[in-house]
Amino acid sequence: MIPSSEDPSRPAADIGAGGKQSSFRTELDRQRYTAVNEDWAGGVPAQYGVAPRVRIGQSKWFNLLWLIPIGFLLLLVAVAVATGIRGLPAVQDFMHRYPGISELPGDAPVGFPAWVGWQHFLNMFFMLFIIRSGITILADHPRLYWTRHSTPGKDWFRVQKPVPANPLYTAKEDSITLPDGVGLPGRRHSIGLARWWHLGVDTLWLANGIVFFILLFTTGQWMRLVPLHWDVIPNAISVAIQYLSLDWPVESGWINYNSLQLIAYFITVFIAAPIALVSGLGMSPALSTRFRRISSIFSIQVARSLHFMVLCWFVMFIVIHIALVLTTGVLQNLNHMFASQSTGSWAGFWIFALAMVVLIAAWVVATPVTYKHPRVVQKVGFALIGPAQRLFEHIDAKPGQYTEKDISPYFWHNGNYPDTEEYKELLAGNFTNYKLRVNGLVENPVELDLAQLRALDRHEQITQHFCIQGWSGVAKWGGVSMQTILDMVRPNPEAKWVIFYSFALGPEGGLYYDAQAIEQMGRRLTMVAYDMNDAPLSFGHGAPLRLRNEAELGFKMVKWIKGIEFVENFADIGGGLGGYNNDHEFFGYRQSI
Ligand SMILES: Nc1nc2c(c(=O)[nH]1)N[C@H]1C(S)=C(S)[C@@H](COP(=O)(O)O)O[C@H]1N2
Ligand SMILES: [Mo]
Repeated sequence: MIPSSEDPSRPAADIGAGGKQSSFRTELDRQRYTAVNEDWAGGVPAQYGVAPRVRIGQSKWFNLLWLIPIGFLLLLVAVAVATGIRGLPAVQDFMHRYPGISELPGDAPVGFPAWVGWQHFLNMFFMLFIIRSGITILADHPRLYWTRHSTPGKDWFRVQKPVPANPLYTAKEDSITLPDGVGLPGRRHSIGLARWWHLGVDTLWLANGIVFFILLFTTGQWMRLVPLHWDVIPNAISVAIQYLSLDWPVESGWINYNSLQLIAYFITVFIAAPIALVSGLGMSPALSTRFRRISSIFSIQVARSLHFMVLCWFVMFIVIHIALVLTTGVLQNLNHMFASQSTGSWAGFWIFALAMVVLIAAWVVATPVTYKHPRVVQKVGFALIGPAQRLFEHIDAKPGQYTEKDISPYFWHNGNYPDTEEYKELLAGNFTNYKLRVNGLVENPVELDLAQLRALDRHEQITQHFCIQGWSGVAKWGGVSMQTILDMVRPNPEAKWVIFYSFALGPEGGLYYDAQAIEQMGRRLTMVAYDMNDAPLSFGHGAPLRLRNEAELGFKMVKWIKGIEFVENFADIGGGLGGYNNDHEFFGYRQSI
């Protein structure tokens, strides 16, 4: 679509001295990046984090690596205690009463059908990508909090140094690099790609999980995964004593798991996996703004912390699970899960070996393939999760969730600060010469200075900001509702997207910009803000004007706005993918999750 500025039939009055009709699209970088190489995203240098630390009290930090020797010591003590008490008559008596297995109902199935093997394999395959990309997402804001304020020093967990004193320190500067074999991908601030992996594969994992639940309950296999009697608890204690005293229980997994195993599987399938899903969704700006009551307690940071704990559970589970599979009759165990038979043959082993080849190959190529074909990762990821993201965009929440007392004491900064001559002059002149240009497919293009903007109906909202990197904060925004702007400029029916142009350049040159769906512009929480917390917007937070669209992640909320253009589609704008971060860093244009 050609911008209407080139339409000669437009009345001359619309082409003001400032070029009311002309588009800022000529100032965009038109390049669309197709590979992740050394200069990608402005060549962000690698930066490594620190060993994981947990805060104790006000400001003491405990290095979690200490858990390795401490855990080993505790294990030795536990082994000594278990061995010591096992011979006691009372303990003998207890173990005789609770040998370690809880009776199954008479109609419980025996053995594993082939679908269990397939489901188990697919689950493990999907988890590989989910866990690795999840770690990359964490590395983009390597801190966890219990409140939505994300205040430096109030993090309870970090794998990064304390936040430096520089008031303009950005969340991007805080991100860390991972080894490419651990993160997916490992490159610093590759969260755009990591999220396509994470959310895309999540949909497959979820579909696999739904099939699993349906089959579990239609075949009766659920009875083998759900504790049906309280005696699983003493039985599990008995099993623990048996393992720790190094005289292990007899395996009968083909028929009935021992109680400790049963509890571990039950937690994994029926507690950890659902928490992973719910806490994942708890980080969505669209859902959180809509389900205000739930999200004021179950805030994004609680969700993110829980999501991390689920990760820890899964990793611990996987390590112990593999160790036990290997040490409790490996051939037999592999036959159960990989060949659906209870024999001592090598059949299960060979199928397992093949599965491992597939898994290891996938592990090795995942990051290099992502660097080589990032657009494919972006497209496939979007095909998988896009429909859900689009669905959530229909949400139109009301202001009023938060009050003045919820305002965050610290609000992170992010992005590339503007340092063009044009902006510096405006800043020096306190924006008296500032003009916001609103044009494109509208009946009445306008140019508004700050006094004119302030004279329009004032709109205020106290809302929570969700950065894609994971930090959040609450602030009070004052400005003009986008509905007021829509009423003034009257978009044509062909206008489908609204482009916000910034004074600031992105890290690789060209103006920062972002495309917003027009349906979202009339929402109650979409506005352009000139005030933040009752003061004029600061330089760092986007002076003189920024966007707020509370159903989306922070990167879509353009700061230092100089123009707004209504267009039919964004294929001709910049790199053509709907935003600076999409063209350059493989983000998406719908980011309501
Ligand atoms: N022009 C411009 N706007 C931008 C960015 C940017 O880099 N350039 N970063 C975005 C990102 S990633 C976030 S999270 C928010 C951060 O806003 P804040 O600095 O006020 O917290 O601004 C968004 N707007
Ligand atoms: Mo962000």
